[in-house]
Amino acid sequence: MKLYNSIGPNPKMVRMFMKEKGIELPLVQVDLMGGENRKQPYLEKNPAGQMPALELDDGTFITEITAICEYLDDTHKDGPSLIGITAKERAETHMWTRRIDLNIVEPLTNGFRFAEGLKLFQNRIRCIPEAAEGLKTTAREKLAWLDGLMAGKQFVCGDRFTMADVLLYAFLEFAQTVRQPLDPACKNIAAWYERVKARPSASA
Ligand SMILES: N[C@@H](CCC(=O)N[C@@H](CS)C(=O)NCC(=O)O)C(=O)O
Repeated sequence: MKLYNSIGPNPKMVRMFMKEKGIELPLVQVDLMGGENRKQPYLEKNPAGQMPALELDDGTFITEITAICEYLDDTHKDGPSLIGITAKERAETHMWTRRIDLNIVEPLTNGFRFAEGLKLFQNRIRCIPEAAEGLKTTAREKLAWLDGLMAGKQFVCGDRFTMADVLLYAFLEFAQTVRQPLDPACKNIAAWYERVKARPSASA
C-alpha cells in the first residue's frame, strides 16, 4: 500500500490520521503546484485530479480523504478506532464529519480557491470569484454554530477523539495560512484547537 501525497490540508488530514493510528506507508510525492495531479498518469489513479490517493496492494485506488481514513481504520484494528466500534459511535462520527465537511470545509476551501487561490485554480476548476466572500462568511458562521455545540465537550464527539477532529484540525490549521483565521470569539473551538495541536499527530 502507498499514499500519493502533496502539500495541502487534504493530504495532511490523512497523514495526521495515520500518525494517530501508528500507520506508516511509503509516500509518493506529487507536484501539486506544478499541476502533476491534473495530468496523466495521475488522472488514471484519481479521475478527480485531486490529492491524496491511497493505492492498495491489489492496485485499487481509494480517494476522498474520509473514505481513505475509514479504509485505514477498518484495516488496522490494533489501536483505537477513530471512527467508532458500535453502530451509534460510528453514526455519530459520520454525522459530525459530514457536518464539518459540508458546512465548514467546503465553503472555507472554495472561498480560498475563488480568491487567494484563484491564480492556481482558475484553469483547474470552475471558479466563482464573486462567491468568495459569501463562502468565507458561511464558513465563519458555521464555525460559530459549532462553537456553541462544543461547550463542555473535550472533542467533537464528546470524550472520543475521532476522524471529525482530525478533519476540523487540518482545515483550521490551513485556514490560518490563507487569511481565514478562527474568530477569537469561538472560545470553545480555540481551546479544542490547542488540545489537538498538543497531540504528536498534529505535526504530521
Ligand atoms: N474531496 C477531496 C478533496 C481533495 C482536494 O481538494 N485536494 C487538494 C489538496 S489539499 C488538491 O488536490 N488541490 C489541487 C487541485 O485541485 O488541483 C478529498 O476528500 O480528497
